Amino acid sequence: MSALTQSPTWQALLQHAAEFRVHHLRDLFAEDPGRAARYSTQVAGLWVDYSKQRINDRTLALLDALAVTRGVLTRRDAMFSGEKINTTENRAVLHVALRNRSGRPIFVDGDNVMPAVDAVLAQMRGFADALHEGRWLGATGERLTDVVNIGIGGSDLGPRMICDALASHAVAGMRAHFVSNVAPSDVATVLAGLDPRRTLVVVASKTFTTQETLANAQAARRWLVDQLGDETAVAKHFVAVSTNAEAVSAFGIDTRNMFPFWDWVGGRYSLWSSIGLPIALYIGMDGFERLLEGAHAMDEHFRTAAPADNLPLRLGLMDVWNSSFLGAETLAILPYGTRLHRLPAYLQQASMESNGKSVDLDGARIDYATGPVVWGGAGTNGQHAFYQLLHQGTRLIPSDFIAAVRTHSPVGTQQAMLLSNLLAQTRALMLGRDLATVTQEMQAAGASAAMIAAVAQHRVCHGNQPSTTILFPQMTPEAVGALVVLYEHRIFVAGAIWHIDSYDQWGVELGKQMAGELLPSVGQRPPTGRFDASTESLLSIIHQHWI
Ligand code: G6Q
Repeated sequence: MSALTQSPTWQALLQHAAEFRVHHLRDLFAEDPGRAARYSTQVAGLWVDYSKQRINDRTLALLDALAVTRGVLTRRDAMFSGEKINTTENRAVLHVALRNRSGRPIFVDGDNVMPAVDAVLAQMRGFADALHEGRWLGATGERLTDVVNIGIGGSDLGPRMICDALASHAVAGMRAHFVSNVAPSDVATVLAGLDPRRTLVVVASKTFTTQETLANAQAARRWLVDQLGDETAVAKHFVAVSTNAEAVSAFGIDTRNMFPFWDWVGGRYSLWSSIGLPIALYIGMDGFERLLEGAHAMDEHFRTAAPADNLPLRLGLMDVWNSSFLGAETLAILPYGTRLHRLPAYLQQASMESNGKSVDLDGARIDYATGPVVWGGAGTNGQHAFYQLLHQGTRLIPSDFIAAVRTHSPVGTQQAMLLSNLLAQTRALMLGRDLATVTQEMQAAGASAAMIAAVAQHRVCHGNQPSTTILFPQMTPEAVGALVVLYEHRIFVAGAIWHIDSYDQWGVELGKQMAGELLPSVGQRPPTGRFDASTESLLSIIHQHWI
């Protein structure tokens, strides 16, 4: 057994979890009228109600004790002060510096990184303003109105999710498009709808070596040059976001048109850096800075709030409770409204790449459950699809319900319907519907005894499914910034308890390496005998059908 699972606090939590199994959320609410008030809070413009989690005061006390014994807040302070807490890559983890609006210096290796951060923000503002004011024009003298971000993973998911979320804040006439997948239809479909004279391509890659991004960027470059018949047009229509100036230059983009960032920004935490350029081009630099303000407000809360009031700490500890003690294998992200429909995919990467680990910081195999499978989809659509399993399946599935109260698109009574559905689902998942209630309802509807005997059990919903509800007044840049950072720090807290490096991604690297090894064999020649039997057989099928 590991030191963590042997520790008295861990053991106490295991015992508490075993005892807790008899409690139903329905009873916890009935027995404790103060529960909702006690287990909800408002931080940085977000109202968060976690009273429908399977917790009581003892659970929280034990989790707080676990946080103390695991040194979570010490590790938090180490992150904020630029220590190299990403030990397997020997890097600082400083996405918090990207939205540090306090004027406080932050040092890495003795250098204050804030002047460089501010300089890149100024560079982004200069470019975004020039584009919006028509001072930066395309090669044919037209204004650039369509921004195509070419990037993948951390260089795609954040800007894509935020641009969708903040579409109501778009600068008039600006449109944002995203190409990520190396599947040829991705780049072809996006470019097919665009006028090259009005298109700006942002090639976004931290390393500038990612196979998919470089292939798609080359395709976009060929498209632009072919359409405009002018090789020099690239200078006006292509910019790069990267940490690798040499590779950007080798690709043919002038490094004066490159927006840098730094190795202490992890890909999945990079939307606050120049990787956010498409956001600034789409909603304006003022909007982007409002996003940073919201993020900073949550950073400051996490950095300074007392443990009992510290929301990311609390929610991160409850994530540990659900995964490691109650046995939940997944976390469902359920935004209500289509603006946040990409949030589940964004958080899937943020959480699963960070906390999908099975070796601890000391290099030892882990003997406890770490990060959950994160998934989800927008409500109310999901209610007509996968929610059935949440209500009546055999698995414990914690979920987060998220919504803006007011809409930017007032149409009929839809917003009221949206919110009533959200509330109904959190209630239904918590309360369920027992056999006695089902029987009474069927009797009242005139069902026969035989019918009730045959069907009633099937109508029972067990309830007791935990959920957290996050509400905010409106989909503003500040609210979205605070929301994303709430999750970032939750993930940090859980990772600190689990004693893992939440900031490396060696599993992702393995796939990249193997794809590189396989590329020469796809469609080129008969199987080589270099790979396993299944891969060889699949290569042979591909070879047979390759044109
Ligand atoms: C993020 C991951 C990964 C990365 C992509 C793109 O934390 O490392 O999703 O962002 O593989 O990498 P590049 O930005 O280097 O192209």
